Amino acid sequence: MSATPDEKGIHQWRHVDQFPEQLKKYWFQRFKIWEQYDRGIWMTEDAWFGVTPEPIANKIAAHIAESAPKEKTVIVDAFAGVGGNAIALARSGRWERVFAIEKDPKTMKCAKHNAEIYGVSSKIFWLDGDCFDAINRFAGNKNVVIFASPPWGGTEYGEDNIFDLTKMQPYNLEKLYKSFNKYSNEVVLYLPRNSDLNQIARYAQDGKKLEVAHYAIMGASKALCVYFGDFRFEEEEQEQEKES
Ligand code: MGP
Repeated sequence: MSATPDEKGIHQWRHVDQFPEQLKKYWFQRFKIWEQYDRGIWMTEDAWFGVTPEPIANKIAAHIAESAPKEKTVIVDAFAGVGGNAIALARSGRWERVFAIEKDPKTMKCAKHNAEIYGVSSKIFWLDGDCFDAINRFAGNKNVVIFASPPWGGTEYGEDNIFDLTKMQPYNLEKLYKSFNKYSNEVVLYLPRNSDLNQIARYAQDGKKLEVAHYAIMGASKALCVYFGDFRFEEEEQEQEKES
């Protein structure tokens, strides 16, 4: 799986000297991002700060697998990027179908190639196009969970103590939640670690709790996920059993 990309904008960096200066920190994190990086992972420049690091993608996939309602058999990765989450979701083995939507053709090529490296390319249904259009094909389908790791408007999110999700670019929390909630009650959003939790809490329904999980590497939070809908985590179930 060492095929070398032959298209401008798709890279298989093999040495730090080939790496753009502003992205150098990611070169040193490459095996935290992709354990199988050396098997010929393809990346775009933007993918370095957008992709979910593999241990985190695996953890999220495990959390969704254990907590999603059992009758849900399909999962959609709405912003597939170079494939980190879709690959982890497919590897979890929990889903009858995993769909991955990506609108940038070069990024999509990377995702398909990377999924081949991880041996799950044929387990993922690839959908080209804007996710807000592509998601329409799931209208009326009751067994879908939607996972979305949207762009956060660049790396500047880290400059604020608390990140204002109403100002997230190009899509804010309201747009993301409303667009996806039309198609599924179960929506998982991957958001900046410093996201305003008060803004998130407003989406809790009928006195129900909303699960928010921080995902860390070596003790440092990288991002959080909000689990909208009827996800049931083991600890929560144990608590409810104790109460009854
Ligand atoms: P980072 O901004 O590079 O922070 O991304 P890091 O490595 O903690 O850097 P430091 O300078 O604070 O030390 C951390 C993680 O956030 C990345 O691995 C991605 O998973 C995620 N991430 C970062 N950005 C800018 C985005 C984004 O725009 N969209 C999504 N979905 N994830 C992002």
